[in-house]
Amino acid sequence: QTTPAFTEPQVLKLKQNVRNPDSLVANAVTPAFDWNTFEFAPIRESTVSRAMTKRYFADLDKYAESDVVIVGAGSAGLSAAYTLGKARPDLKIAIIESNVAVGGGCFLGGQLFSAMVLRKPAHLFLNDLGLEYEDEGDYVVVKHAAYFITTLCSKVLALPNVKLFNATAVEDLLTRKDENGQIRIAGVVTNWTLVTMHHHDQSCMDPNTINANVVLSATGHDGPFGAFCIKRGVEIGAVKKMDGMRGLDMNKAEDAVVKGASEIAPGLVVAGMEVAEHSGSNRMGPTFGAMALSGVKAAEEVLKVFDE
Ligand code: AHZ
Repeated sequence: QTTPAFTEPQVLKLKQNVRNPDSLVANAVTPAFDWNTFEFAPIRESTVSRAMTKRYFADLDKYAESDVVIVGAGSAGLSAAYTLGKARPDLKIAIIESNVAVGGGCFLGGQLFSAMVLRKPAHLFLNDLGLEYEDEGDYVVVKHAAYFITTLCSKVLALPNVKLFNATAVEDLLTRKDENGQIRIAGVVTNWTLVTMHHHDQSCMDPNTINANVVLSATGHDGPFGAFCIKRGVEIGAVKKMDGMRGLDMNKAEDAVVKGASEIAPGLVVAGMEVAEHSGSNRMGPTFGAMALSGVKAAEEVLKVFDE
């Protein structure tokens, strides 16, 4: 429900609260409040706790069996979530992000600069999102990377079939063996990120799990958290090898990352810089077209798994 519903007594109270009651146009705009008489609607503290926890636990219950789990809510993961969630409202999609905030490396365009560069034809994805940009010929510039990632995230979160579990880390993968003895990725093992960070100084804190038909991993390049699913996939023998990201070459890197967004082990699809770690392609540095479009390609690869 986006427009607040008011009961009759609430309407009377609201009229006392505003300087000009006639400005209350169908609850659609924030009126000019009279700050002297202003009061919020009453609430009890436990109501707030229950409002949050009952929804969170209902979501944990609902998404314990997901169609798709997306690991990492950076530019590639969220682009994939948007494409997939919009194309298939019938699929249950859980996004697991280890950080509190979404966006990964995408709150700045590169170094500490704001503007974000995307090479064409990635501007078509921006058109789909309704984002404005400056057209510079072969590339476009969004005035702030945060404008891109927050718009993208808001569109993803508005989809009814998507749930973001943030501050939650993927610690391991669920696996099954098929009749040929091949390992299939069958979901993820999760924990609160703050717990994941303290396994070395606290006694065992067992994780939680999500079963899924496909895991789409977009955890970025190698680092303390990055390239997680590939690294774990290699350790458990599900992924053959991790070639490691090569040096920076924008032209080569972006094409390679988009083309390499694919199912690299049964049930595991990769997008974004995790592709470069897998296939040993170059990095592109601060240009984000391949993050958006590898997300789009990875979403298509996920759909192929459902068509099989
Ligand atoms: O917090 C991570 C980030 O938000 C999250 N993540 C990583 N490991 C995780 C785990 N569980 C849950 N085990 C995890 N979440 O994944 C997100 C990755 O986002 P990112 O922005 O780092 O990666 P990306 O591939 O979407 O975008 C990369 C952007 C880069 S890096 C680069 C270069 O180095 O040259 N160039 C570009 C455009």
